[in-house]
Amino acid sequence: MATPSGQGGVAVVRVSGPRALAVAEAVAGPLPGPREAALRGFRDRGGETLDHGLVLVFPGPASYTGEDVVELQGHGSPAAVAAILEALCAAGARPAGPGEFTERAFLNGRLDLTQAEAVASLIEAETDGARRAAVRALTGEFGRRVNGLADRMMDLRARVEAFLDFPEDEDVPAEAPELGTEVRGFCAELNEIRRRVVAGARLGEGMRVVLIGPPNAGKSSLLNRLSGEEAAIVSAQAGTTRDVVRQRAVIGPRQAELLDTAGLRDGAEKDEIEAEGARRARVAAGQADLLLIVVEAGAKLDGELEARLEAQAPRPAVVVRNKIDQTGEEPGWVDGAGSRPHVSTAWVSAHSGAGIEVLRNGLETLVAGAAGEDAWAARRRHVEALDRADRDLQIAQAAAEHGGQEELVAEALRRCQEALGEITGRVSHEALLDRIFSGFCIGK
Ligand SMILES: Nc1nc2c(ncn2[C@@H]2O[C@H](COP(=O)(O)OP(=O)(O)OP(=O)(O)O)[C@@H](O)[C@H]2O)c(=O)[nH]1
Ligand SMILES: [Mg+2]
Repeated sequence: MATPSGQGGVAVVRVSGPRALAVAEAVAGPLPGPREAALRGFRDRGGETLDHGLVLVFPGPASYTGEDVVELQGHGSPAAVAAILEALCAAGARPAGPGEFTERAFLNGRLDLTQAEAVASLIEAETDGARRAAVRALTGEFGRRVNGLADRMMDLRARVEAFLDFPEDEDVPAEAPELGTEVRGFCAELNEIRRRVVAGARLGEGMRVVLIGPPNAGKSSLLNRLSGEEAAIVSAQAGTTRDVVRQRAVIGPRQAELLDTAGLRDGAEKDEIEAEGARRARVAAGQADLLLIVVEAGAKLDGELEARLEAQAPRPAVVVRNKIDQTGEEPGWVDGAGSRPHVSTAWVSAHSGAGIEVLRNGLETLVAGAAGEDAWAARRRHVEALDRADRDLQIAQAAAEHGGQEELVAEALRRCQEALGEITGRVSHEALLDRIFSGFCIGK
């Protein structure tokens, strides 16, 4: 079943495999020509009509899976779909496992692994940024760049190994190949790929926006404003928030997780609970992709908050001056500049809502800037493989610069190439494929 279960206008059931045509014909009758639609009655073995709908035939190898594929488009009724599935199984089909269509597409060479995973990322995409990164990876650009780099490494390895193994051969140059420049080129290319992959992996994970500041500054009020829900308790009593309160929100192109924290009293917590709350706030602040320091308008930032702003660089931070309804200041936003390009300032009132829209727009710009317009939808395993490739490439580079260590360079390049091969699926293990495709929804 290719469409979600439940009631809907249309439900699509797909059959793929060497016997797909015969199985579909048993249920839908004579099939139309390739990629043409025909209206048919769907019948069970006893000849009872289960539903009416369209039939489409995609002969292999030019189909999604690379095999013969037939699509039955019936009414979006759970009962009709169940009956059609049963009739197809009676005719010789079996239910598909999660991601099995895409796995077959990969095994039949229709997609590389990065594209197969981009299909899952596209289905999961909840924001525009995530959608764009998935579409970019789906074109195969990510996989081509990785394979291209691996191919160049293989070429260089071949030349190095020829020099080492067949020094007498007249086709092999007598001089050791000059490795430094080429390996440096590989490093630059790997860095560029890694940057785009890390940006994409972040898109999928969502970004962590942490609110910290002195007690009573209005952090919880601001979290409620930004998320549009009364997620955190607000009170005039200082020290209201003790635990970290998490709330999901969409900021511009990205998923975000907003974290509200206990107020920081510059190290002078009153009791054990408050001290633990402050400790948790500091841990959260240290992991912030975007830090919001909330203070009362007109108040000075204490030493700890100033230090946190510095530590946040180059990741962005915003000093939110709250409660402007009390000071009479205007709502506004000023971008970071001068010695602190990463620190913007906003003037708001969480109470009246003044400046909240301006703050939200400012945050969207910061988030979009951090999202990377050229990101590829990527998974943690891609980042891990690139990290391994990077470590080996560092070894290759050190050996290449040193000179006379051709053997070491060739071996490091081999490992690097293998790590890259895991990304696109040139090197694949059954366990890895299982893990990747079991994360898909059934029917894709
Ligand atoms: N006048 C005014 N009051 C505000 C504003 N924002 C919050 N308050 C009030 O300030 C008090 C503290 O607000 P909270 O949101 O609980 O502050 P907090 O920073 O989460 O405080 P702790 O959790 O104790 O650290 C409450 O009485 C709020 O109603 C504002 O923009 N203007
Ligand atoms: Mg609070």
